Amino acid sequence: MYTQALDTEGRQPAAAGAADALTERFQARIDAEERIEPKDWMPDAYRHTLVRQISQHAHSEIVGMLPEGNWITRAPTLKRKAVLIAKVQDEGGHGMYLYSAAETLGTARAEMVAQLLAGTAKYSSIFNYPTLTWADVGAIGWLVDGAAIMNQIPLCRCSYGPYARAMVRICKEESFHQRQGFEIMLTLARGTSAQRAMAQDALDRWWWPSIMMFGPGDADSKHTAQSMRWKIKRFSNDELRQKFIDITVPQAHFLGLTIPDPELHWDEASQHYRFGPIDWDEFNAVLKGNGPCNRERLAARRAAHEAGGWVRAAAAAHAEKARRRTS
Ligand code: BYC
Repeated sequence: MYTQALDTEGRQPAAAGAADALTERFQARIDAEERIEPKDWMPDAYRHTLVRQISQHAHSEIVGMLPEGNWITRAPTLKRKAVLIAKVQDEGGHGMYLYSAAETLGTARAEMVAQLLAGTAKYSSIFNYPTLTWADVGAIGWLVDGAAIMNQIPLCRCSYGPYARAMVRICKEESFHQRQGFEIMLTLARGTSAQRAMAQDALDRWWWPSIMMFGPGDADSKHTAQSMRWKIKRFSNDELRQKFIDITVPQAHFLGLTIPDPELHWDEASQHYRFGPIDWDEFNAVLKGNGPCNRERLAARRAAHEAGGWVRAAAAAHAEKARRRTS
């Protein structure tokens, strides 16, 4: 409904010549740090970029429920189980806020979901890796949510109002997720030698995929320059990746774990950690659908969508009844 109501807002075709003036005025508002709202005029490319990024983000939250959901029935204690259930539910909630934010741009949620299920929409590469042990739940919270926060805090200042506002609450919840993951890692790292080995193994497997989450290097990132001009992105992929590494390496030291990168070292001159080469072939293979779990993840989402068909039908029937009662 929201989508239909907004379908034509801000989209009136501009008369020849007037388009340039509108675009100039739009960029001036962005430069002045004004928020763009759903009914404001915006260039089609801005709208398209936002729908692309926000829907990919929403899909990532929804698919991201799967690797951790895999451990809900096997969490080691009742308390761990309760925390994990809450975290996975949070991710579902993030997906919902984000689909709603994307809908304000005139694309229906059903359309975005259909793209995900058809395999034509992207979601974060990170969720195509398996969760083999309980330590993976810790590593995801610590590294994956840690990387997510690094990327998402600047999105709270994104130029598009509904996305920026959705990100405020999401970031608060992601901070809790990161802390719970680090606490799991700390418990394991201070535990038996078998638990320490399990924590190290999880770090070994999740480190590089977490580094890849930030996307291609700046030289290969086709969207960054324009997205930064529009203040959708505030930092480039490489800038955020470096910030994440600088913050996370001392945390690994605190845990007494070793980052699986023989070239990693502190560079006094630049005051940054320098790191070894990223395996972009692996990243590109995952993006093309050939990661360890791509097929499994999509199959799980399709099965869940099919199984939920009766809920959608019941909700539609209920809405129709309510409409008839009031008309
Ligand atoms: N995986 O020009 P670029 C979470 C794509 S959820 C897959 O740099 P952009 C969590 C990119 O989309 C985490 N694809 O693009 C949930 C583009 O493809 P298209 C998700 C990737 O948009 C549950 C192409 O590569 N976070 O945290 O300027 C549990 C070229 O890239 C990836 C978000 O979505 C990737 N890693 O920058 C726990 C945050 N990287 O569209 C945690 C919002 C790049 O041209 N998104 N691609 O076909 C963003 O900030 C930006 O979209 C990105 C990419 C930094 C991801």
